[in-house]
Parts: sequence; C-alpha cells; structure tokens
Amino acid sequence: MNINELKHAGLKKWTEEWAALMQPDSVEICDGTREEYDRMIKILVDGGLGTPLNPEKKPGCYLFRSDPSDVARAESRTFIASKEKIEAGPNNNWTDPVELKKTMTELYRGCMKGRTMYVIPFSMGPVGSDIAKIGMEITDSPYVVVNMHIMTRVGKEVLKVLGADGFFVPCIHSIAKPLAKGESDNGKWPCEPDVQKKYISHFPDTYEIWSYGSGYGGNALLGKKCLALRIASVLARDEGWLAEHMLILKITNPEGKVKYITGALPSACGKTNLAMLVPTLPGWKVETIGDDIAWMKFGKDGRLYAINPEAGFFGVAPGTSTQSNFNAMESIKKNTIFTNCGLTEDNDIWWEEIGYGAPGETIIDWKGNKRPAPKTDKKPADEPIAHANARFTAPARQCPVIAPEWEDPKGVPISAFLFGGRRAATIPLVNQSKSWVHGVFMGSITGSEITAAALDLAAGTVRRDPFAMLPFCGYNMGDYFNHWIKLGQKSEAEGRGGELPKIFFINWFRKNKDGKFMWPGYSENSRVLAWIFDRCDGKDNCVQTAIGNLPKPGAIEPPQGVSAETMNELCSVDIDGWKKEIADVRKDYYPQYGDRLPKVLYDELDAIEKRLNG
Ligand code: SAT
Ligand code: MN
Repeated sequence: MNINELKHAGLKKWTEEWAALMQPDSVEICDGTREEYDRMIKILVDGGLGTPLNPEKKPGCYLFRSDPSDVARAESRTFIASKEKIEAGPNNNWTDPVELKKTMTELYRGCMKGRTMYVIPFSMGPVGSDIAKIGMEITDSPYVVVNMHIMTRVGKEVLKVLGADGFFVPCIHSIAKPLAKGESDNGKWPCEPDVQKKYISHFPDTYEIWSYGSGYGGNALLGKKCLALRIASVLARDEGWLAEHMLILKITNPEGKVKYITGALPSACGKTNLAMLVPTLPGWKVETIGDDIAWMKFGKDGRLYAINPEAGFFGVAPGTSTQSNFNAMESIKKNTIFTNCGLTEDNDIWWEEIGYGAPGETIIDWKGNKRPAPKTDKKPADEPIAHANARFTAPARQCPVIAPEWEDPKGVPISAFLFGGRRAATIPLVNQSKSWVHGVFMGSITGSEITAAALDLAAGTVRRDPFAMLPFCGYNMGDYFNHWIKLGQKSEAEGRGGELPKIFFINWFRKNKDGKFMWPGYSENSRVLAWIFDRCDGKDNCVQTAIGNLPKPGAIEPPQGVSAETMNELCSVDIDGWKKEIADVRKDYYPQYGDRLPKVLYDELDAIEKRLNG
C-alpha cells in the first residue's frame, strides 16, 4: 500500500511529515499479508541478516544475530518525558519533553536515507475489541516488521477499524543507520552501537513513543513494553482500566468448572512457564490466554474482563526445554524467529539448558564465532553459546494449550490476581489477601532477592519490583498504587466488591537452611493453583493469620519429596521475618514515593505490624 491509499487524514499527514524529516527512499504501508512477511524475510536473508533454519527440523524459521550493543532493553536510555518530573516518579528516568523532542528530531533528520520507511498499522488486542487499542509504528527495519506481524495484529483490518478519524498511538522507530548509495547491511546488524546514543522515549501527556538507535526486542517492537505497558498504563489511569505485566491462564477443575487467573511476576520467575503449565494434579487442566501482558476493563456485570493485547510470544530462549516448558518448545517448532541463539551443524538452534548437548563437532555462537559443540546443555566454561537474553518470536496460536477463547474480543472474566517474586525466606508458598487494599499492599511490596554476584548489592537484599511493573509503569508508581486502590473502592461503593478478583501472593522459591529449594515448582505449582481455584469458589480451606489467609494444614497435598513438615513451614507465618519485612518497607522502601504513596498503604503496614505483635 502507498500513502495515497490512506483514508485517515491525520494518519496521512503524520506519515508525510515523518517521511519528510527522515528522508527514506520510499514509503510502504504494511498490509499484514503473508506475501509481505515473506518479502521482508527475503530482504533480511539477502542482506545477510537472517539465516533460514533446517526446513525438516524448523520449517519457516530463521535465526538472527544482533549487534553486541543491542541485546536487551536499554533501561538507562528509557525515558518518561512527562511535563512535570514528579509525574514520572522515582520509578522512571525523567527528562524534559521539549528538549528531548528537539534532540531526537535532529537525530531523526535524514536517518532513513537509503532505506524504506514502513508504516505498520497494528492492533493490541483482537481487532475491534472494546478493550483493544490501535498503534501505528513507523520503522526502517524489516526485522521489526516481521516481528510485529507475529506479536501483534497488522494490516488492512486495523485500518478499517481506525476509520477516517480514529485514535491511534503514534510510535516512531529508527535503527539509526542510513545507507549510502549502493551500500547494504552486508550481514551486519544495523543499529547505533553507542548505547548512550540510543533513546526509548515516552511522552505520556500526548501518548507518544519515539525510539532511536536500537533494533532489538522491546526497544524496537513498540507495541509491547512501550505501548502495551508504559503508555497503556497512563491510558488506563486516565480511562479507568488496568494495563498490567501479567500472564493470563485458564484453569479447569476435574468437575469441568473454569476460572481465569492473571499473574504478575518479575522477570526470571517463570511467568511464561506458569502460563503454559502442565499440571501434575490429576484431572486439572491449564490453558494459556497470554504470557506477558493483560489489559482489563470492568464489564456491565461488575466483573473484570481481560484480554491478551499480544498475538505472539517473545520468550527468553536459554533455560527453555521440554522439561521446563513443554508447550513453549512445541510452540516454536515452525514459523518462529530466533535471535541470538546458537546455530548447530545441522542448521538448527541451540541454547544453554535446552535439555540436550549440541549435535556434531562445532556450533556457531550468537556472535557468529565457530566453537566446539557442547556435549551437555550446560553453559561452557568461557562464554555462553546463546546470549542470556536470546529470544524466540512465535505465534501464540501455535501453542498446543492456547485456550480456544484467547482471542475473544470481550475478554475473559478474572477470578484471581497472583503477585509473586523470588524470595528465599519469609514469604509463604501462597497467601490470600484479607481485603482489596491488603492485596494492593502485597502487590506494592513484590520483589525478588538478588545474589551478590548479579549486582553490587548485598546478597539477600530484596529488590522491590511492585506489581512487576517497575520498568514498565509510565507514571509515578505512588499514583499507580492509588489507581489500583480507587478501582477497588469504586467497585465496593457500587456494591460489586464481591465481583472483584481475589488477590494472592505466591512464592515458589523458598530455601531451607542448606540453601536447597523447599518446593519443586514447575508442574507441581498446579497444587497451589488448585487451592487458589477452590478459595475463589468459597471453599473453607484456609486459616486466617496476621499476614493473610494461608492454606489449612492438609489443604494442599504435598508433592513427592516434600515432607509434611516442610509443607507446614512453607505455609506458616515467619513472625520475625515479617517484622523485618515490615520494618524494611517502612524505613527503606515506601518513603521513596514521598507523599504520592497512598496513606491507606501505611495504615495497612500498621495493621499488619499490630497483628504480628498481638
Ligand atoms: O522488553 S522486551 O520485550 O525486550 C522483553 C522483556 O524484557 O520482557
Ligand atoms: Mn515481560
């Protein structure tokens, strides 16, 4: 499609203005067709950027290797440029929007010379759903186009819904690598290699996204973290809904009763694994609606309905195996884009902890170097074969346990929210909040312990990641807590408090005195999900404690290898640990939000402390 076919006057003008600034050789409006996808792939393969994989083993799959400067989200270069600094909060890098636009406009001038400018009309959520939003991404990267084809819904249907004057979130992206006459990428991942010159900018007052210099993941696929979380969290605040960093799963009990649960977990806590869990409990079934993001709105019945705004999985490859996530391995067998994985002699992908050693004598690592093929799936002593943030981009519909209703435009009614982190001590296996506000308190103190090796913080220090939204909330986190509190209070004031999802805190990562995990996790987590399901059904399976509602002894049957004693410890109140937790929140954590922290959360802190002392 070309510019003149656009029916939306605002979109046409916007496209023309950006083309005039960026000076591409040509402009193409993406139509989302298979023909377009194949054509982009051909450009990438001809340019030496993509490698087709073995068609017998991975039909329709390609491997890409990015530049070593361009392998992950650039958090230090991610900006929330609200008019006032306080609106961005202590959780964001703030910078002045006027200055930032001035700087970036100069960077964008002529940045697409020698390239095609693609305009991608995309829908976050099923096209036309009341909960969905339309975005428009301008990019000079065919790699972004093919990834957006998988991760979002792209094309003419979206333009139809947009109509002549519909709202869209404008998303500007350039890899910042213009080409001289006759020059080609010639096998080198195009980007701005100086991290300090990359920008991932958000303008919450005008709902705009401007990205420059990176071609990787969330820096470049602007529908995901930039739109569906940072800008959507602002839209959700302004419009009274929720945009959350949550998986959505469907769970069916042995009687065939269904519930939907969402869960927010910081990175490296197994969100994708939980979304695709294979239960060990007989008769229970888990199906997937989404693995990363949930958008939720109240229905006329007072219940909260969730959609997955995405259409694909952008999953971390290392550590994924048939053992850790069978359904993810099934999902990536065809039509998948792999980035920064190893390439085996038989043209297949390989990564650390994939479950088997690499075949043959040699392997090509993510940097393109030939190395001896590892005989086991453990990380080689020197450098890893796959980058730790190597990814697969796979269509969600290829997941064997995708729920049939995953694209239902009205969404699925949510019964429970889960919050959790990686905590070696104190936090029980599962704990139901006493009230909505107590649940918001739980979400606000979510965090994971970090090892001394990972960061220059003392081992055992908890890094708080409230609601798993720390890098993704587009405004002041104190106000975000307040938004959650207000939604619950509004529901309660309308007499619909009973329809609100119940809130649970989970922790699969408790360790004993010998430093060994006390809970096997993975498929055995189905036991905890079953308890949560029954709680939501009103089953009398809990005891009320100072910190919340914990499983009654015997309510969760311990899996093999877990003694009744261990089970008891996992489901009891560690009074001293909790006193420390409360003191830490009061002294070192909550004060950073200043007067933006809702007072009721301090009340909650006081109440728990009083119960612990009582
Ligand atoms: O932000 S990305 O989309 O690159 C992935 C992530 O951090 O979860
Ligand atoms: Mn995520």
